[in-house]
Amino acid sequence: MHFKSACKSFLILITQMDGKGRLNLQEFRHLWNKVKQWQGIFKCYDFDHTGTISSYEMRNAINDAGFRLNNQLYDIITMRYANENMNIDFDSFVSCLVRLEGMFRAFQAFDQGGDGTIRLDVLEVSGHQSIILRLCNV
Ligand SMILES: [Ca+2]
Repeated sequence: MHFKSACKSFLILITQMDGKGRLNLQEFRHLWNKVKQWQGIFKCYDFDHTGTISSYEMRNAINDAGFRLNNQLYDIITMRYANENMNIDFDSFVSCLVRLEGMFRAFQAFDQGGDGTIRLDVLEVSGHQSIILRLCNV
């Protein structure tokens, strides 16, 4: 696991947060702490120090990062981020969490009642296409 990888993933995270790559100091600190937290989680599951975690460990690591997903989503994530040996490297791990973070934030913005469901009409869907695509595109 290299610091360079963490920086690259962090830059991806910044550009995905507001679409313009701008953050204030408080947001920067928050996001940097998240990446450090994710790095710590990854290290915990990379017992053998190979720089990768298994797809099974990935599920637990995602849970530890605070994301609760159903089995179907875990399977999709594994297919998307694991290599041919079903292992996930740190870059892929952070890329996955960056997308989950963005999706959860987008969903929460719509879920104003906080009940875990959203309802959109056609105009809302067409008006928020980029956000909807982000929600649908793991
Ligand atoms: Ca490992």
